Amino acid sequence: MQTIDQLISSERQRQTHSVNLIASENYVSEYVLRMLGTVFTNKYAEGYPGKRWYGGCEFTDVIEQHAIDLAKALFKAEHANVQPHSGTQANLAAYLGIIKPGDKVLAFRLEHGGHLSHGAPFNASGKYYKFIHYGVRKEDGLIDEAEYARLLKENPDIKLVVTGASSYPRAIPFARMAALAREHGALFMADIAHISGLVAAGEHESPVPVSDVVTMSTHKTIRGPRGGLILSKSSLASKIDRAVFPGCQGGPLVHVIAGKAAMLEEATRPDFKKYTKQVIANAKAMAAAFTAINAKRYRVLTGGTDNHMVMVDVTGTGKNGLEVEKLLGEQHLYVNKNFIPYDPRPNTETSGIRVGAPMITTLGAVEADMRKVVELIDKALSGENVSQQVQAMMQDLTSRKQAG
Ligand code: DSN
Repeated sequence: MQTIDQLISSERQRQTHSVNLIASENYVSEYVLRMLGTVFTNKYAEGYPGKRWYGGCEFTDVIEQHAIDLAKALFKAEHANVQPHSGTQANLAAYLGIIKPGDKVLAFRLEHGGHLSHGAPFNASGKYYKFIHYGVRKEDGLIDEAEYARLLKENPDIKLVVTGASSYPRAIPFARMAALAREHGALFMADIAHISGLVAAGEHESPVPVSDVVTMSTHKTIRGPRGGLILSKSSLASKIDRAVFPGCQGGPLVHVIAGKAAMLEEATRPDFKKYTKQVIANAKAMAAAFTAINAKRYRVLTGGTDNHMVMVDVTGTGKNGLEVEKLLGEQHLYVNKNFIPYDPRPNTETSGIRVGAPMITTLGAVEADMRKVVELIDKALSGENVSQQVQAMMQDLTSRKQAG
């Protein structure tokens, strides 16, 4: 076995030499990365700034308060909790804080692009709460708002509505969905794990003004360390804080909170807005390129994208999602197999792939690069070995970034 140091260096090489199109991943800046290796990892700090269960928290308090203030300002939120260890932890804490075990919750169906922490039977959310789900329309792949309204009407006991997705390429109509939930008397929660960077930069409708709670992970489009974050109305602040700690977590990861503060500082800068605009332009360029190459071979779900990802039905290639993921991975092109709505295949195979622009855009890719990436994918799936072309593309991106 390689030593741990060697494995880190191998992983660095892998990340530097592959075109990564996994929609939920990103490259953090050196600034964010540096925070994760600081002495704050040594510190216990159960509690919140000014109210800790340990001494020696004077610098921790300042860092955590800085992250809280930045998150509130960036998202125009009344309250922020920066302690959740992940997006799933953030969701579980939100449920613990605002509903009771056994309560009924309406959320987006996992098989249509939702998330396991939105009531999957094998997740704690599905075990402790009674989730029912809305999905997308078969004909156009868009959220079935009629089904959503019908389920609300038929289930007067719904206490919470959860919106947000892991594999949905279109804009989510938060205000419209929140208005119906409110009419119904339910709380409204948006999980913006995937689109948090786009929301922060004003490139996607923000759910913050219309939501009781907004959760997110911090390592996707917003380009921070692995972790979670919760925003809420101030009326729910103490319920959320108590649900995170002591409700479902012990000591916060102070070094990761420092990384979140660095991420939030970066997301406040004008170049972050430019980045998110380019992410969306790049995803759109990929969607158009797949369609232009062969719309039957690559069926782009919903006909395009509004965000950072493209969902592609690859049935027309004669391969399933798993086979495509493996074949591309062997040539250093990373995507992930993904269920498509109404997928006839099991989730271990799937009929689709999810292709994302956040990572390659961080390297400086623009629309022409994305068209080239799609060509490389098509060549690889047609049996050509494109490894060298992938390397050349990564070298080109790296030297352009160094020059720029
Ligand atoms: N695993 C994440 C994603 O890839 O979307 C969701 O948690």
